[in-house]
Amino acid sequence: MRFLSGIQPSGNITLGNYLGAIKNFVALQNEEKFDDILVFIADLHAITIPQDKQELRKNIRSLAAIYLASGLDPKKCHIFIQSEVPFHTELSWILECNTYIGEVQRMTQFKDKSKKEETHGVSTGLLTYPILMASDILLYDTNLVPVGKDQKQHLELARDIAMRFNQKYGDTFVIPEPFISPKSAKIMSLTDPEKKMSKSDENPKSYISLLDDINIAKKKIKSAVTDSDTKVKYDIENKAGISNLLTIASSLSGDTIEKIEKDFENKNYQEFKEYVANLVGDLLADIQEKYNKIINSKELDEILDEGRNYATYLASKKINKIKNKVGLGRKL
Ligand code: AQP
Repeated sequence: MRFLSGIQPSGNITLGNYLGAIKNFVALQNEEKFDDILVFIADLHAITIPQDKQELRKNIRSLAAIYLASGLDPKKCHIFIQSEVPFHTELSWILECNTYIGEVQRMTQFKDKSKKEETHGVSTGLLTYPILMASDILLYDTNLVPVGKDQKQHLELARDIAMRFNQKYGDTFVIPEPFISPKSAKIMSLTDPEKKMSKSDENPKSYISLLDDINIAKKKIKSAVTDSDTKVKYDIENKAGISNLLTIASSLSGDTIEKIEKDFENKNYQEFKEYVANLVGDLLADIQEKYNKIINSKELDEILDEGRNYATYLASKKINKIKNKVGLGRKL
């Protein structure tokens, strides 16, 4: 059984990316049912919106080091850079020719991101992004894809594309299942708790970057937008900010939300925020210590080389089968 997932190096990796995705990768890598694990750096996805060349390079390496610093074990999983395996884009073209325009146009993320990009111009890549994501997944006969809730719609599209392809050309793709941890499925912005925490948000106070200075990160939590009430209570409708901090606290401490609510029954928001800030500070301190050891190491390159070689081996076999099914080129 194989699981695969990836993150875009489109900015500083956030606490949302960690709790919604990376933490789950780390937990799943220890489950016996998985005999193969692929985690990649989705740099081709990142260029769907304009990126500074130097920043992108830096973010690619940085994300690889964050994976390791967060606990991904290169003995258990293969870590690679998406653009170093050319078969992702090759399959993407084949799948584009088997996907309807309406299917990608109705994706919520496309609608949201294209609104933001209107002033620069919206790239075609932003529209076809979910098809490249389907290729990432289907190329490796992936069984399970751990993602945050925001990616559920894209995963459903990947399943639809796979089922349609299988029907048209005969059994080719494994139909992937999403894995969404209910606890931390969606971490919200600290400045606008109605909005998702995103690494590309223009306001750095809205997110915690895993590489933030620890005191700055704690300050961000302490100044997170809450409400004028005083009760530490999970109520997503009326207390979105406090509910978000409770979700973060519960995911980081391992305690249930109910227990944390009880612990803070007779305490004020300031005391609660102090507690959450310390939990976040401890996480960042741990990740940053490991990150600093690995970021400039030769070992990091060796891990990425191994990942690229392994992914290339799997993907090259699969792409030949797919091309044969479609009737492309000469029979291999
Ligand atoms: N706020 C979040 N809460 C929980 N999970 C989240 N994820 C992202 N934000 C949150 C999960 O992180 C993984 C990587 O996401 P991605 O980089 O591929 O794309 P994204 O979902 O668009 O993430 P961002 O941070 O919002 O990036 P930008 O700002 O570049 O668009 C996914 O599994 C995602 O669900």
